[in-house]
Amino acid sequence: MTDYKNLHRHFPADFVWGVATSSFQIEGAAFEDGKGESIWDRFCRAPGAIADMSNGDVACDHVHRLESDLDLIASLGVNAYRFSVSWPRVQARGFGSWNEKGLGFYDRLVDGLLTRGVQPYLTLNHWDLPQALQDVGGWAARDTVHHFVDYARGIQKRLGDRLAAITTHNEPWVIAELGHETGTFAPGLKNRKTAIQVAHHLLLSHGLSLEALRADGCQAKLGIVLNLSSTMPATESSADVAKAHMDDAKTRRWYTDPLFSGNYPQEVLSELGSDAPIIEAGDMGHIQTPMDYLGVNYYTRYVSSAGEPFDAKALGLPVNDMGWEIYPQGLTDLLVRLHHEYELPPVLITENGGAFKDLLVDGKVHDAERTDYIRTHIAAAGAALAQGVPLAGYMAWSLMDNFEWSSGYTKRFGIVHVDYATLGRTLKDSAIWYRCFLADCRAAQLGMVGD
Ligand code: IFM
Repeated sequence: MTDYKNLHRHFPADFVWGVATSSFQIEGAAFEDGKGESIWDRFCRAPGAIADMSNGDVACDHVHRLESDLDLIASLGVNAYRFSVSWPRVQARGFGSWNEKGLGFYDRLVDGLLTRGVQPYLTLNHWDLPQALQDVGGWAARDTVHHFVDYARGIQKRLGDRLAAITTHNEPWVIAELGHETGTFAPGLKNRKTAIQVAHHLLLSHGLSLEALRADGCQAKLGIVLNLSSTMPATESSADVAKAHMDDAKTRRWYTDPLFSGNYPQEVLSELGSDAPIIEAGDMGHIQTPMDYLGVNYYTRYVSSAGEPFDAKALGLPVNDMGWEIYPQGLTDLLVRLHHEYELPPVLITENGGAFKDLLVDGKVHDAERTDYIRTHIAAAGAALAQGVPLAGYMAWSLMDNFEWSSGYTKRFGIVHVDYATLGRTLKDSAIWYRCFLADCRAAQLGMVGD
């Protein structure tokens, strides 16, 4: 049984502990100081796109509250903060001139973290592509790959000497699938062939950026962040097992195989037929450029059924406010599986957390379910570490409640509550638990916790 009281003992002293956010979800200041329009600024205006018809114009007003938010981050006792750069804030059109005011904001963010003893983990693309690039084809156009490499080089040149890590893309599956096949996310396209080409261009731009940044002398560690589930069949029937194999190949191995083995899964290519991506000579070699770390975002398992879709809620299994099953064992299973299949670099859990219906009463949020979620998933991460997975860090999603994409502000993932009327921040019980847990970790390192 997991010893939650001594949970900190499962992790080494140099483990990375953090909280994560992304630019569009928290920054606001959507049209200030020379920032260009992003595809999410545009998509939010499409009728019916966002559940509460909201947008990111103000979001958590992070741009105007930078200093107090930095204090908030530091107060948790984390040693890392994962954030993303809004590409159109620093380069309004995604190419050409740079916006000094936008760059200045990230300068202050990075310096403010370092002053407070928190390592900056920067993501270049957490989905808010400049609309001007979408207007000329977006990620479906090969030119965007080269614009992205230029953007990566510009950010490295300006901030790279002060960053712990640069992640190229956050969750390419989401960009390709939800943005270009189901159309539920920006830019709202619905075409499988386009989605597959987008996925290839994202991976290619990742690999080419790593090569370019290293050639430029980048000192920050370089990697990508994938959203991964542990996929398992609903039953042992051969139909469910076959479905699980294909689901896993399409959602996970479509990304991990090229990154670590230089090939797309053959069974998926065969199924795609004429929708398979256009791959130019040399592309797969670039994609396979070795990474310094792999970021894994884990929220739930995926149960494959050849018949009726698996419905965790209907089966009485625990789910969060998104309807996602709460299944910590899946995190251990996923990490161990990756470890057995590939020669992994250090792995960081770059997102993990849950949306729950929170109530702010008398200045407190008793979010016992979220606390339990985070605690049991940290324990699951510890179990993977014990089985030899080269796990190097854990970051809770999210620092604070924010704009949850097509759900708008209706879902709260933060360990800090945001009152959207006043924009006030309040630590939830989960944040207080995380702070205490991290204090235990530090005390153990200093030999201050006895057996
Ligand atoms: O809010 C998102 C985040 O932007 C990417 N990963 C999943 C989170 C929860 O849906």
